[in-house]
Amino acid sequence: ARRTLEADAAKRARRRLTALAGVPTVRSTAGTPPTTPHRTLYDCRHGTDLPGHQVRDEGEEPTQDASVNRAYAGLGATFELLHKEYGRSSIDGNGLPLIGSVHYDEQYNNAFFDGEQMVFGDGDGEIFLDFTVAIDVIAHELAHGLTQYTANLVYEGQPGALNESVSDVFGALVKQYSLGQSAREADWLIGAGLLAPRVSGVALRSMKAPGTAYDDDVLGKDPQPATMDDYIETEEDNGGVHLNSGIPNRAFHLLATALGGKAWERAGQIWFDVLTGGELASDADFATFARLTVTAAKTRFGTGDEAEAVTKAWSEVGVPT
Ligand code: ASN
Ligand code: ZN
Repeated sequence: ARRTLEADAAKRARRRLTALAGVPTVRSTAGTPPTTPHRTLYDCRHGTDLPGHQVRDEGEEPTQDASVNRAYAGLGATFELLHKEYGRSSIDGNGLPLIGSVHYDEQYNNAFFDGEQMVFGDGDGEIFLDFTVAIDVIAHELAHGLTQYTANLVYEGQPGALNESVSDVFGALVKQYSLGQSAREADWLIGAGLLAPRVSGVALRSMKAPGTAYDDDVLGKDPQPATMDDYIETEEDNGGVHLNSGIPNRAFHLLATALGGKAWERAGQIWFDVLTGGELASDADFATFARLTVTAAKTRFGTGDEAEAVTKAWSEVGVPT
């Protein structure tokens, strides 16, 4: 009997140790994704090693570096839209930490998502300014991560242009959400404020009027088509992914402004449902995506005006449903 008591005491002690080691805590949160972001920002100090030097982790005070603080805020706004409006915890649906690096390379005229993190250049000051100045560009890059974890649209041709367009859509939604703007109040520009003062233009792209964002001696004219009649067949830019994205971009703008109200509530919900719903193939073309948005509108909103408005928006840009 004595032996048994000792054995029980040892078992209890082991259980206490296990508890101290934090096992019950881990168990209690399993299956409950976090409701707040975990952002970590790095400074590349004009080099190209990623992620660079850590400068601000979640919950830490703002730094002296405005690029760091803008990226931190932009990642936070994107997390908030996904979580509060669509019930998704981060880009993987499971609280994936968000990593961003600023001051990448020297005079780097772009921003990108490398499969694991966001990267932002400072621009050369001649054509482009610091890419963190535009919250829609920050959200655009993060949305590439959302697409990677969901439909994983192939980055070429029509699925590539859809991949680009979905990033612009969520970029615009995060900007409108952070400003509290309705669809009809919004400018529907992507990257407003990113063009250097000497460039004749207003933004990188216009979802409302693709092809009109800039017209400049150095940059040339904004080459985006606004309808299928002007669809661009090219070998460049992975088959024109940043060009033909103008077509689905305008379809989204037409839908959101026709419905009115806040674009993320109905138009955005439909696009989110298609992107994350599991039906969208990674090699989907425009027409396949368009049909899925009509179905998603019916599933989500039933016999209201939404599905009809979706069909009309696609029809106006020449995509059949
Ligand atoms: N800024 C561009 C984008 O996110 C970079 C690229 O072409 N991948 O689309
Ligand atoms: Zn992109």
